[in-house]
Amino acid sequence: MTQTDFTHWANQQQLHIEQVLTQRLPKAGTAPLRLHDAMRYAVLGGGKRVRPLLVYASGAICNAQPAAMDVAAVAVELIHAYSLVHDDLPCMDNDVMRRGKPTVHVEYDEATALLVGDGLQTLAFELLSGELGIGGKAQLAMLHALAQASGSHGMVGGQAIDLASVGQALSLPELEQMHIRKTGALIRAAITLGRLCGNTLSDEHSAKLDHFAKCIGLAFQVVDDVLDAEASSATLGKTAGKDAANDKPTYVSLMGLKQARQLAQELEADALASLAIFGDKAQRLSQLAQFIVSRSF
Ligand code: GRG
Repeated sequence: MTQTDFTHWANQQQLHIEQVLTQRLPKAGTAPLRLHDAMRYAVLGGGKRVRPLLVYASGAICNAQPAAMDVAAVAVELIHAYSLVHDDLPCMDNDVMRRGKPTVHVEYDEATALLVGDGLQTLAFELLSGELGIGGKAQLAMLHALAQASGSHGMVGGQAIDLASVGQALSLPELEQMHIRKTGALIRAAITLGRLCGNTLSDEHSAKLDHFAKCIGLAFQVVDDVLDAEASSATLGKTAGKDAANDKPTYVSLMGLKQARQLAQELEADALASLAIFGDKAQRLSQLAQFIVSRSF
């Protein structure tokens, strides 16, 4: 399949997820108005939607149920959007721009931004625990995977390590442990959720898919560090160079730009190798991995 074909597929899926998110978020004009307006502001009309794309691409390898994948994709994106809203707060990264527009606490206020995060997180689990049309065991596994990836052993734990690492000299393994949790866990969960919406895979196939997920989750963060060091705020849609300015350790600060780019490519190669077992069914996952590593935003 060609690059054009992938771009077309990704654009179609992005339009689709935008529609599903619009439907599943609290309606505009419903009370409490300001909170619901801010929740929609935080989620709609921006972002690459990488995690939903990973849900669909992962589901494609096991003939997953489209309706269940929609809910899984929404749930993961809501958790991601909540993390961005909280991450931008003055008590965390204190950022004023996100996805090319003012952050939620700037556009609304800090208390609203806090509640937006809380509301998005709980909505994710409300939706995922509703009727999905798949077996109860698979649905419970999805809830468990998303909760674990989001919590103190996953994304929130990674964020705690990140906050504690300001001004500290982390080793590469320590940096990796932080990012496996902070960014990698949710990306890995997106792939797990897509898989759980479809036919059960063998242990061998599941392990290969999970290895792919771990590699690509880490590669995503390595590339994020490279882009943050290289790009301008206009290209990124958020404040560039912030980690270095805040004296936070990054792959670029620890290894240098060239080595960090090299690491991302090695992780991509490792990820792609583990997809071989799936043949053509993993075409979209493979293309997404290449997009994640070669992206410029
Ligand atoms: C505050 C609970 C809490 C968690 C924060 C994931 C995270 C933990 C913070 C996000 C801050 C950040 C910029 C992390 C670096 C990598 C990352 C997840 C970037 C944003 O993801 P993209 O590029 O964003 O997928 P879009 O806007 O495209 O969805």
